[in-house]
This record gives sequence, structure tokens and C-alpha cells, in this order.
Amino acid sequence: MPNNITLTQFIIEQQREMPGASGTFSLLLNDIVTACKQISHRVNRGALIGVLGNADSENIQGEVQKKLDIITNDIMVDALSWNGLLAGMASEEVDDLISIPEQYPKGKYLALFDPLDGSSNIDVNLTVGTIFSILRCREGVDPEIEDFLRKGSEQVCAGFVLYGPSTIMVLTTGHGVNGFTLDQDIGEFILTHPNMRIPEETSEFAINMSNQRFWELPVQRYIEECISGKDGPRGKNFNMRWIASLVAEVYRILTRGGIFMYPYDTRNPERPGKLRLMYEANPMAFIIEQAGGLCSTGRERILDLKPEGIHQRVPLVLGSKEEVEKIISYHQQNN
Ligand code: AFP
Repeated sequence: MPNNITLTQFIIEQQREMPGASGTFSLLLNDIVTACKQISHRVNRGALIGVLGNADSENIQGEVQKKLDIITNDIMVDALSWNGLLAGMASEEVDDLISIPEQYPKGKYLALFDPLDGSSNIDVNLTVGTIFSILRCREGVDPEIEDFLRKGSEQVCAGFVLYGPSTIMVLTTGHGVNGFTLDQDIGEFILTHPNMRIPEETSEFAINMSNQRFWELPVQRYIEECISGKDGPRGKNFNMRWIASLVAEVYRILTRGGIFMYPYDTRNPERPGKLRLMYEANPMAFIIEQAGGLCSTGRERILDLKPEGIHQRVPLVLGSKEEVEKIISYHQQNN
């Protein structure tokens, strides 16, 4: 491959190594890339084009939508509707499944996405991102909810794009994790972070400490031990980060290790976590595991969960292997 490998070249090369691959997947990925470039442009222009602030609507989660939540959702849907590669879509911002318009042919994949993760950060000019997950679908059918409700282990591809100081796409198709930086001058994503691996050991955690009183004992114990630092049972000092943007937290963990938690909390038994299985936990779990980390609810592997609803929420613990294993063991000891 040439020195400056574009994302398209990379995917085509990967497909050539897979016997029987038809090449349609690289076309689908191209359309996701096009959508994310458009989103990157809108996010970057911000106040100059009047896209900041709230819209007058709520999503199915009861959260007030930002104008950019709606704009970015429309960009994704428009970019992916026409190509004949998808059988259907689902978005964190849309209550129902999204059908492919009648005038277009249907394909063999399903796309699920959170078009603008961390959007509460948008008005304060912090990092946001787009998360996506691709599943295979029975061919020639109008997909029903059951076609979407598949375990994360069945994903064929997952990725996210980070709109930060640089725009970076992180991608897995089940053969490791690679990162591509958008070269704004030529409009192409270039492979800049090949074969990303999470350091196994770390001393950095990310959790929303304002929820501490609602956590279960295993998480209370883990955080208490981290905070007691050198003098505590861990015998070392820990650092803490909280960006309130999953894409940014996961990118940091991929780069320098660490652990992220949005654990089960006792506020509402109907809502066992904050983050959504299909749009956030599953794609991030696929990426994290492919980079050598672990991803769990604290009790079960995320990729093994049988989804019960398209907008289902789950507790999420992800990051460096040793730390996630420790939290899982604290949950086991507490049972
Ligand atoms: P928004 O997209 O509504 O900003 O939520 C972001 C998010 O789903 C995830 O990216 C963060 O990790 C988490 O929520 C932040 O939650 P807190 O608001 O509790 O800090």
C-alpha cells in the first residue's frame, strides 16, 4: 500500500483479503464517511451558520434535542438512504425504525447510529462525535425490529468519528482497530493510527462523580480504592477525567489507557444505566475488545447481551483489561 493510505484504500485492501467479498461494504462505508465529513463541517462552522442551541423538540429518551442532533441525523439518513446497500436504519434520535424510501433498492445491511454523541457539549465547544454500527440483514425483506435486536457480537463493523481539534475516524471490521485523521486540505481520511491497542495497565478513571450516592457497592469500592491512591489498597495514585462525551472518553482510553464507567445506579430500576446498548455500548464494545480491552455491564459482557429494545439503556464499564476485570470481580464478590 502507498505511504498516505486513505480510508477508502484501506477498506478496499482489507476486502481483497476476504475471500468472496463483493465490495459493497466499502461503498457503504464511503457513504458513512461522506456523511461524517458533512457533519464535521457543520460542527466546525457552529455559530457562523446558526446551528448551535436547542431545537424545540425532545427525543424518545425525553432529552431536549439540540439543533445539531436533528441536522446530523438528517445528514446520516440522507447519505445512507439511496445507495441500495441498506435494508433499514435506526437512530438514537428517532423513535421508530427508519425505512428505506420506496424509490430506492434495498440491500443486505442495517445501520444503527448516534449521529451526535455528547451533544450537550456542543454549545461549550467541546468534543462531540458520531457513532455507528453495521449489522447484516436477511436479504430482500423489510426489516422488523427483531432483525435489529441482535447481539453486539454479530456486528460486522463499528466505528466513531471524533470532531475535536482534529476530525478522526476510528474503525473496526473485526480485524483490529485503526484510526484515520481527516486531512481538511484534500478532504480525505488518512491512516494515522494503525492497529490501536489499549495499554493493559492504567491509573486513570472516568466517571460522573455527581452520581456517587446512587452507585452499587462494587463501583463505590472500586472508586474509593482509586481515590485513596498510594496509601490505599491499590498502592498508586489515580487521575480522573470526565468529558461527558463517550467518543472522547473512548478515544482517550484507546490512546493512553484508562477506564470509563456509566454504571448501574439505583435512581430508576426501569432505566438500569444511561447509555444506549444499540447506538453506544455495542459499537464501543466491539472497538474496545478489538483493541485488547474489555467492556461489560459489571456483570455481563456487553457483546453477549440479547437486546430487548432498540432504545434500551445498559450500565457500561469499559477500558483497560485489568481494571475492567477488577470491577467484574467486585461485582461477583458482591453477589
Ligand atoms: P448527550 O449526547 O446527551 O450529551 O449525552 C452524552 C452521553 O450519552 C455520553 O456521551 C456521555 O458519556 C454521557 O452521556 C454523559 O452523561 P452526563 O450528562 O451524566 O455527564
